[in-house]
Amino acid sequence: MQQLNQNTLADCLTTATRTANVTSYSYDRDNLQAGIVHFGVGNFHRCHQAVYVDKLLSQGSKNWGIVGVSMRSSHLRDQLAPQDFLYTEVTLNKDRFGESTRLRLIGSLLNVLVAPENSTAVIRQVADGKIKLVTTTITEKGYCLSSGCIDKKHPDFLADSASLDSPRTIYGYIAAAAIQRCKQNGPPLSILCCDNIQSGGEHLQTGVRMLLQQHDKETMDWAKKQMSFASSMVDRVAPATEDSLKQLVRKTLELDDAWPVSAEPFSQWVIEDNFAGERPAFDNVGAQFTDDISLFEQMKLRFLNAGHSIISVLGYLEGHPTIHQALEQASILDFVQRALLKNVLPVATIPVNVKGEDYIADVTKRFTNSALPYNVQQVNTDSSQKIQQRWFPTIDDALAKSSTQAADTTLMSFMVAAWVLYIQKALNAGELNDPLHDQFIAAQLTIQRQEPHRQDEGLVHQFLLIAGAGRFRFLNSAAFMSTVLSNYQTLKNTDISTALVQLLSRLSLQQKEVPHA
Ligand code: CS2
Repeated sequence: MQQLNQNTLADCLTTATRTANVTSYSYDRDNLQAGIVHFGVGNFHRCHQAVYVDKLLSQGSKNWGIVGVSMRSSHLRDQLAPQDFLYTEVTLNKDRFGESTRLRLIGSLLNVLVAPENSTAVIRQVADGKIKLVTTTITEKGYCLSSGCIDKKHPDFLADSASLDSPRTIYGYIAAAAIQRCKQNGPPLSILCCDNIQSGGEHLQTGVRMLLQQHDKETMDWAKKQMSFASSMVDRVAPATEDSLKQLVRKTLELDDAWPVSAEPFSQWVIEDNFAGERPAFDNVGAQFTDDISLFEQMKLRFLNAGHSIISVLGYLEGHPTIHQALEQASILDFVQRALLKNVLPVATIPVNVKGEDYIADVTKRFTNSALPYNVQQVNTDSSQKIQQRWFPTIDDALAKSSTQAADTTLMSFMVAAWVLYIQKALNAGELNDPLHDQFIAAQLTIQRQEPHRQDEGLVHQFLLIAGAGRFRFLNSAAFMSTVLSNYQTLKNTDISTALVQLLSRLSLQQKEVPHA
């Protein structure tokens, strides 16, 4: 079988489009110019932003091609280079690989650079005056945060503070490129965060400015006028690529695609309207610009991502491999819906025009899509970085309001306990994928040695501290923490299924009793 590339695609399209749900970019790729450098060319980027850009290019804007940068491995470049960086985006609906499956050939990715192989090429690329926009999906840990702020003592940030010759962080790359761009008297540059983090644009601005302050004050002045830093809310569920997906593409196109990507039909992109230079017309291809991004970020993190992490932790403890399989267990479905409705919604501020109940219903429905085998361990990856954005602010907001009105934390306190147990079990099974893995091990050992009489309490406290709970007030709330502890002990001593069912029936009973109270 031939491999997908520009030549083989041209031959295949005539037959494939006749027989299946296949569409392809129709622009002349040889006449495109790169206008975007994207850091973190994972599956998410390839089925989200790259698709929006593909549509933009299809509308005739020729200057917004993407050069991807892999921050660590050369894997993606090695897979995609032989196929001229073309790949297939597969939209999966309920009838996995059935009639409603759609294939789209994406042409917007023009090249992929591998940062550790040639950092100079990456810096030169971002400094190139034709580049107008830098975007990022480098995951939470890529921002080197600690307690919600950039950790100046993070080894990578320290290295970039000492020298920008071969940067290690996103801040270092952007700062080094800004210095070159300033020297070349280059045009303005917009930076846009596309990760699931709150205020990502602000973090990027802070980190880049800290490094410029240190390395080149002249560029610092230039950057204040010529660079913008914005955040965005990105949303599309995109599982890891499996062999079965490659086979589907192979069968349909009669070509081999080494790294296709699949995703659900839903896609959303809300972008903070803050661009230093030219703004790509993403609003013509389904995205939305807004002046107030924080409400959108908050809604996505506190409902969708929070829900995802609830299901993935409970799913792991119950032995379910994927999100939709976990939701087939009635108690997990009931739990996540109640948690979002009763613990999150009452204290969340959501954008006008969005109805919280509807958003929750839509999100849960999307998660039940059995065509998307989204692994629970994919969501649990880096959970120490995720729950401090997804769960902790909700708990604090509820505690802050609890004196004035009924804000409930029952389900969230259960989840915090379940997460501690998850870390412990995943650690012991050698299945914990977390940047703070070693800190969890060290904490566990210290507690076993030093605090044998209050092990559970010590463990819960230490694990939460490692996950950044130190800056949240719930850690100092004796009432909240004692509920977490008793939940943890129940979970440890009972099986999770029983603990879940018991909690849910207690809550149902309380609900029935309320009208008579
Ligand atoms: C997920 C997200 O893996 C995770 O942590 O919660 O990647 C989620 O699938 C996306 O944010 C959906 O837009």
